Formats: sequence, C-alpha cells, structure tokens
Amino acid sequence: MTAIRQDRDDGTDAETPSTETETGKPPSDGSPGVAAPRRRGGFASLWRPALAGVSAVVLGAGLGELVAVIAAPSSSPFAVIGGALIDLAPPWAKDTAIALFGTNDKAALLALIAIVLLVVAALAGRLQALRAPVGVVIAAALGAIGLVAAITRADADSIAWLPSVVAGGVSAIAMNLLVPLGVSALPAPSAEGVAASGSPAPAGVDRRSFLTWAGGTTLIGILAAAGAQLSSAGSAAVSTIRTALRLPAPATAAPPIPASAELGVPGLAPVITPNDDFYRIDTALVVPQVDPADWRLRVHGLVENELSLTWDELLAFPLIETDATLACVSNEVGGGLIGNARWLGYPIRELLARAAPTAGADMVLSRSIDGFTASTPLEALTDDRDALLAVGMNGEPLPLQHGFPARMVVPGLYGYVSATKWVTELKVTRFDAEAAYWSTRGWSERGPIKLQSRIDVPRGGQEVAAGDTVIAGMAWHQHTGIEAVEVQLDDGDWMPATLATAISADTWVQWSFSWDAQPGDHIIRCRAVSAGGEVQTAETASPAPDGATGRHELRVRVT
Ligand SMILES: Nc1nc2c(c(=O)[nH]1)N[C@H]1C(S)=C(S)[C@@H](COP(=O)(O)O)O[C@H]1N2
Ligand SMILES: [Mo]
Repeated sequence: MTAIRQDRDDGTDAETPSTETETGKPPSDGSPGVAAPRRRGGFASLWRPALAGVSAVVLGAGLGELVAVIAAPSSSPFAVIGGALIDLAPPWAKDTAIALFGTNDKAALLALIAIVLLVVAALAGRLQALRAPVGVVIAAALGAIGLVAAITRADADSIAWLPSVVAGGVSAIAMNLLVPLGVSALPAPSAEGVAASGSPAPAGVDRRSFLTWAGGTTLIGILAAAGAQLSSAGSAAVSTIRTALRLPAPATAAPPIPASAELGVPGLAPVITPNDDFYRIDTALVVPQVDPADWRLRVHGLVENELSLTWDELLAFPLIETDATLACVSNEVGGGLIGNARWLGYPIRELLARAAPTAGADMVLSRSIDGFTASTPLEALTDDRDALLAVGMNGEPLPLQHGFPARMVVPGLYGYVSATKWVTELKVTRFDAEAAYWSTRGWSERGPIKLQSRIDVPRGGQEVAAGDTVIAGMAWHQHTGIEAVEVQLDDGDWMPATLATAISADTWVQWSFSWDAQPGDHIIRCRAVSAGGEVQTAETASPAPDGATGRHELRVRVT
C-alpha cells in the first residue's frame, strides 16, 4: 500500500520539476521561489525532502553493509531481511518466484527489497519534512526490522545486531540532518506572503548546496556498499580453503561412465552436468561459509549412540562414489531444475548403523547451518540405495553453493526432503513428531521423485529444416529406472525412442528419435515408461505440493 500511495504522490507532482526549475534558479536576485505557484504549499517541492530521505537511507544501508562485511558477514541487513522474507513467504511464492526468475530469484528478491527501501526512504523524507520526526522514526524502524531479522537467524552470532543498528542509526541521523537542508531552501508555507512580497528567502542552503549534500551522502553510501561487495568477494577465506583441499580417493570408485550413455546430440543435456551448470535452489540469500575445521555433524535423537563427527573423521571413513540425478520439486514439466553428478561421500546407512536408531524412529530430520531442515524417511537412508553424506561433486570438493563442506544426496527423493546442503545435524525422529522447512509451508512431508521425461532437441518454437531430424531428450525415475521412452507426433501413435545406456537406475538417461520432418506445424510429445512398468501420466499437476506431472510437448514449424 505504501508503495502505491507513494506512486500516486509522484504522479500528482508531475508539475513539480518545472516549479523547481524556477524556484531553483541561481538566486542572483536573492529571491528564490518568488515565481513559484504556491497553491499546494509545501507539497509542491517535496521532492527535495524525498531525495534527502533517499540519500540518508542509502548512506545508512551502505555503511550497514560495510560494517557487516567487517564484523558480522552473515548479518548484512539486506541478506537478513531477504532471508526473513524467504522464510515468511507463503508457499506459492516460491513457485511464482522460480517460475518468473528461475535461479535468478535471489537477485530479483534483492532488487525488490532495494526498490521498496528507496520508495519508503523517499516517503520518509517527505514525512520528515511535513511532520518531523516521522521520517526519522521510519528510518530507525527500517533498522529495527533488520535487527529483528538478524538476531532471529539460525546462524546468528553475538554481534548479529550491529550492522542493522548502524544502518538504522546512520539513516535516522542523516535523515534528521539532511531533510531540513532540503526544506529550508524553500520559503516555508507560512512565509509565502513575505517571500512573494519580495523579502529575502529564509536562511538555508540553495539548490546547488542541497544537491551537493544529498549527492555526496548518496555517493558515500554507494561507495560503502561497493566496498562491502568487493571485500566480501576478495576475503572469501572458505573459498580459498576449498580450493586448496584435496579429497581422498574413494575406497569404492564408481565404474567409468559408459561411452554409450552419451548420444552426442547437439543441444541435448550432457549426461553428467558440469558443476557450473548445475541448478541451484535454496533459501540462503548469502551462501553459508563453513570452514571444514569448524564443521561438525551431530547425529542424535532416537539413537543408542549419539555421534559428533569432525571433518577429518569423516574423510578418514571409506568413501564411496555414486552417480545420482538430483531434482527439485519445483521443476515444471520440461524444466531445468534437475542435474546429474558423480558424488563422493560416506553412506548415511553406515553412519546411522554407528548411531543405532531405536525402534519407532521413521524419519531423519537433517538440519543445515542456516536452519533449513529436510525430513527424509529413515528407510530411504538405511536401504540398499547409496544415500550419501557427500563431500565431493564431479571430482572436486562440493562447490560452496552446493553445500560445502558436506551435504546429503539421496537417490529417488526430491531435494527439499533429502538433499540438505551445509548439513550439520541429523536428528533421528518420527514424522508424527517433527516437520521440516517446506512441510510447514504446505509441501508434502514426503517427496519421492516422479517419473518424467523432457524434450531438449529441437527447442520449442524453433524452425526445423524439413527432412531427417533428430528429436532428443532426457528421462528419469530415480531409484526405479527407465524402461522406454516414446514419442508422439501430432496426436498419432506412440513410437519407441532409442535409449542411451543408463548409468544406473539412480540417474537420468538420454533418448533420441529419428524424424523425417514434413513441412508444416507439428506438435511433439514424449512420455517415459519406468522399469516398474508405470507409464508417465498425461494428467497435469503443478509442482506444489509434491511435484509436477504431465507430458512435455512442444510446437515446431518445419520449413
Ligand atoms: N541448506 C539447504 N539445503 C537445501 C535447500 C535449502 O534451501 N537449504 N534446498 C533443497 C532443495 S529444495 C533442492 S532442490 C536441493 C538443490 O540442490 P542444489 O542447489 O545443489 O542443486 O537442495 C536442497 N538442500
Ligand atoms: Mo527443490
């Protein structure tokens, strides 16, 4: 509501700039404002207080970010407010954000916060001019919002409050000092008669001085924020530790990827997804920085032997390698929130065997350093599948954004119920006793990955040359496997596609289909058949609450 009202204010002030040009002319005649129509009194030139408000808040926010980088990196006011918004957002918001912005949803959220902040800052400046100290109170309140968000984070440390207090305090003080500069440059409404009758304008700074003050303040704020950005990129200590790290060789290596797993069709997803191309989904606005030297994994709850594992202890265990395709429950039919990697890690079933779950336990609630939790059925962690406490991804330590130093990977389950990154705790418990992060936000407490397939080649909407054409894509039903993929052209019969060699039942598989394309518009559809005989359903379901269904179809024009 605030933003809408603010927009209207700006709109009705459309004549303000011209007013200002006249009132703001160099006061060589010593009487600025004489020519200004003053029908609307002080409102006519409230853009100056608005600008002062923006300058004050930019200064405060910039210094707050700088203090955060120096003193409390996980408590940057922007990050904690963004993090709180993510946690508070209604369940549908996740999907909408991903649908609109894909994996740029975090950048979009930060941009949105910045826009709202600037609008509120402008409004605060205006209110400060009209009814001091309302603007100062708003600036302080913005800091207080950051403060509350900061100290309620799961990973809050003892000085988490500092950056937001600096941001709010500096904004409030600067608001108190700058807004009067903007106001006093104009004749006060009560002085209008005097000004109009030719008396000297009230004492105060002229337009140029005001712009210098406001501009200078804004610039300092921007420089502070930029400095914060640069030094956080430069002083990435954990990233340096990761780069220097050598992981042990697996005690049990995965067999080489069969050459026939890769069909070599241009435009088709590679069967192993390079780390840099691997989708990223999480609630962490700032990637958690976990030093392996400080990392511990606590295994507790309904167990006979509570454990606490250090990094060195974990690496000393016999590690195994396994290929598994991770998928996000938010992935739409035909979407890209899925990737396949070769993971290195310690089987969680071995870890749980050491902890010895007691009778009655049916779930493991895994927790990340940043408070995210996932509920994984105990059975999926103790059966014969290679559910891993993973430390390596495609031959390197986990990238920071994929969970360094350790995460879970459980073949066959969507990430939100299994793939906890930056994992620090496994609590053996019961589904009827505890609920995980997304389960409390309307998503299903269990999330087996659904049978799916997609078309990668050709791209939808693409023009295809008539004649021999290849249609190709990916199919998956982790932990069950794919038996067949079929292709349908223009509502005709389903025809078998050629399957590449599957790495395993836990990974996706490539498929291709040769098509003698005839000129005209065509619809291409695909469907997979699982190793269990299940045919991919045509019934469409949206991602919430437990994964999308339906068949990928696309339209192409053959010329
Ligand atoms: N700590 C943490 N781990 C998390 C999440 C999260 O928000 N926080 N999201 C999960 C979800 S929803 C998915 S789909 C996978 C994605 O893993 P990736 O980013 O490595 O692809 O991580 C899972 N692990
Ligand atoms: Mo996800």
